[in-house]
Amino acid sequence: MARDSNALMELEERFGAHNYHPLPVVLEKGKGVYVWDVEGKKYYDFLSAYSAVNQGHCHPKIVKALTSQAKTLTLTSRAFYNSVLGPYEKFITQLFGYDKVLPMNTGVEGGETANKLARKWGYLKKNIPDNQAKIIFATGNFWGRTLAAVSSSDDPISYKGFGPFMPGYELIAYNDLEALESKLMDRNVCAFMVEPIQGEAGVVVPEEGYLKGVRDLCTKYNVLFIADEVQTGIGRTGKLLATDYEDAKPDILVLGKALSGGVFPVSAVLANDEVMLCIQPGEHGSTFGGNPLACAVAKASLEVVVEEKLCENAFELGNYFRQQMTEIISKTNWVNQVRGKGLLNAIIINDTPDSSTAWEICMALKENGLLAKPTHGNIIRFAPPLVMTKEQMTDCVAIIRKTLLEFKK
Ligand code: IF1
Repeated sequence: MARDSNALMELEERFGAHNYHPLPVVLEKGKGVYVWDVEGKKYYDFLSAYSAVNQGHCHPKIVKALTSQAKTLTLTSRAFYNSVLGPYEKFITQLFGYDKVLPMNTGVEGGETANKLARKWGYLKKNIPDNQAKIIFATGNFWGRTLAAVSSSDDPISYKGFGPFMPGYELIAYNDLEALESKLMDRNVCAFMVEPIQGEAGVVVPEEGYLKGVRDLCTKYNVLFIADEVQTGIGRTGKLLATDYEDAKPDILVLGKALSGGVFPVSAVLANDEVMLCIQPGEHGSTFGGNPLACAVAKASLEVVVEEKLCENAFELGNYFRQQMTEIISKTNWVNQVRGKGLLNAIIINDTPDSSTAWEICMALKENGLLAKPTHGNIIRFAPPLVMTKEQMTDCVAIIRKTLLEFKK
């Protein structure tokens, strides 16, 4: 039987590009908080496809919306109206409290859209001279793999060898309001784009008050606050949005990942008319954005979050999880910190950043029936689906405890 996974991994190695280094497990089935490999071994999924599967794998309501819409109408392009887009747009704008939504597909397209909107607004409303608009980002940011996204990155793995880069992007330290203020004084700045908690950087939680401070500074200097909630949004951090913790409502909100419950790529950019109407017909779009299938899936995915109270569940289970981790940390030398909000958490491994300890711990967790992925700097992210029960979480904590207490290098 073991040959099955090996053969499948060999196929990927032989015929697929080598742009990933996956944990050696080949998954073929998922349901709720569980996934199964091709040998039939069952695991708790503690990655949730990088927070795309907040609603759990193959959620029946989302799959039903998918299959039923798939049999009716999947794609019209935006050359015509379709019967699902309008009702979805009404639903999502009311849920998040914005005048309008611009539907896209992947998260990075959402970020690109937000950047284009901000530049256009800068020229039309802030009278920035042609081609002079600047967008500020924080160090450690991650918003995808396109040339624009890697142009704002300070991680050589993301940008090295891919230049020349997009002009008009500048970096300041994350979690530093003074640095932000000194940049925002520049009249040519149209936007500051930031993750409320930095995911790829290793689940970096800013100080309390940072997001509110960002909101206030952006208002003071007439700069748009773009929140990249592609990973933190839709219940992941224990609120519908991570910016809700500080009532720091962004001018432009970017959503993706869990907007489809992990079924396929669906992203969205939300803003009020003052910003959104800066883009006119023909100036932006995509073949698939706003397709009926995506609209049906996204509406169902958001309904599940509300109906099943997933934000509240993530909030409570997250508190329990961090409290349990703190207790485990006091008994092991392998971990020196747990951080996060809701069910977006990470433990920091007590070893040099370039050692393979986090990877080896993830391998041991896998043996014990729990899948998590190390991120660089010897950090392990823990982000299970938000549909987890307290009993399941207790079980997971026991697996993590046992793994860490028994771990030897
Ligand atoms: C990969 C990490 C997660 C994101 C934020 C936009 C996007 C992402 C805050 C783009 C994407 C990904 C993509 C995935 C790995 C991953 C990731 F490990 F890099 F840090 F989630 F935590 N904004 N995140 O986190 O969304 O275009 O991919 O739909 O390998 O690139 P996308």
